[in-house]
Amino acid sequence: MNRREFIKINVRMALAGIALAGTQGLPTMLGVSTSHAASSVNLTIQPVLWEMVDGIQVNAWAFDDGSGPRIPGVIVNALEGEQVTFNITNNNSIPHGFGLWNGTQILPGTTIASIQPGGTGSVTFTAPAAGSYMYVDPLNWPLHRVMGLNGALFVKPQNAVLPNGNRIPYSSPPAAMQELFSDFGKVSYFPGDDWDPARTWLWMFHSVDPNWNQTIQTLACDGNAAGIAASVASFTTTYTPQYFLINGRSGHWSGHEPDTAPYGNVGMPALIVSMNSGLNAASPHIHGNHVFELAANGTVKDNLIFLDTWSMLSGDIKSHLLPFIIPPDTINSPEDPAAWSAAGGVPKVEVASGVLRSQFPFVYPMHCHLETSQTAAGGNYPNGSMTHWSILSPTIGGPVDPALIGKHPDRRIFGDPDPRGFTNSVGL
Ligand SMILES: [Cu+2]
Repeated sequence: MNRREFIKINVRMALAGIALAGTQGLPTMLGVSTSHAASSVNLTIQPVLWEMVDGIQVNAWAFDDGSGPRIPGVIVNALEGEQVTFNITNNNSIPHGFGLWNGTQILPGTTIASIQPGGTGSVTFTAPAAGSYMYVDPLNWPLHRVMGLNGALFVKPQNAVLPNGNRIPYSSPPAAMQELFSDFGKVSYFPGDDWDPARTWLWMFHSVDPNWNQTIQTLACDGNAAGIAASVASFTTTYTPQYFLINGRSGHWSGHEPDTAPYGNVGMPALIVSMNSGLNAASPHIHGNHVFELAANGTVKDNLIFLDTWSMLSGDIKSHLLPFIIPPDTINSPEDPAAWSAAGGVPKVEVASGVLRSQFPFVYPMHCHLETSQTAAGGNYPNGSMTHWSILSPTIGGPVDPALIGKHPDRRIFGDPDPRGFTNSVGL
């Protein structure tokens, strides 16, 4: 597969005299799969051209961790209580800032008030309580964030083991959450393994209005910071998004990418962290399994609602646990691990007279139910805010066979050969 070059440094800005730290003109792959372990993170704020799913390039601002500009920025991992330093260099032509957002506020002590063009600012703070945070440029809130200056910080607990040895993502989890995480791999409803911190996925929802981004970028190129500040009110009230994205991509670009589409076997529970860095709301709906709502905007939940749709208002940060149980709609043994295994573990479906095919991978969609995104730029499918999750094999529990990751029959319509060797043009 040809890797797409989603994002590149804005050459117009480069010609305008902005220092580019040796990466001038280099196009870069956009993704969130790489991550930094804190405690010191160097990021450069960079004007970029960002390619949308229909080939249109829009103006945006991005954090560059040295591997190229990304929207959202690279995922940063930290341990609760450790010292974390962010060094932010400003390669744009207006002042920028920095801070850590928990869903309701910028946390005191995490901010850099102003970084002048060409300058660098630093902040060192103690990693807050275990959970999920968005690092942002909070200036002209939320305009700089919506222009692309956002990324995720995951804080993990120092001691994350329950009495029965199972792992859990919070330091002082309420009783119901302790019971849920203790049950993984221990009761028949949750066969397989306990939760593994490595099984954490980010869904950063975002939206783009190319016209407003162009207007703001034109003001930035002129160094007109006052003009941008004066635009915030109309920006937030007249912004008309045309593109809806997850982790910086839409539709078939986010549909099966392993850093966006959770995968595993039955019995490999996964943590999904949803954030909304955009301006409009999102309403994720997941098929196949329901999820448990663990936390919302800094509050860890005691009442773990089991749901399949949740709302993501602008700026929201929520965490959900996707249990990876046997989906109730399988043709063999709904919610019954013993019968699943007894059936040979390989449910088959007849695709032509006498031709049986394995049903695996089981692939379920996750898409946004809000009408604005479902009707944008060609509609929810294939251009909007959507991805999938998949059960790769009939095995219960890990490990995952790496040969199966990201291999889905419908990927071939975008140029890949079918991973299972099928030559018919209409896949399952
Ligand atoms: Cu749906």
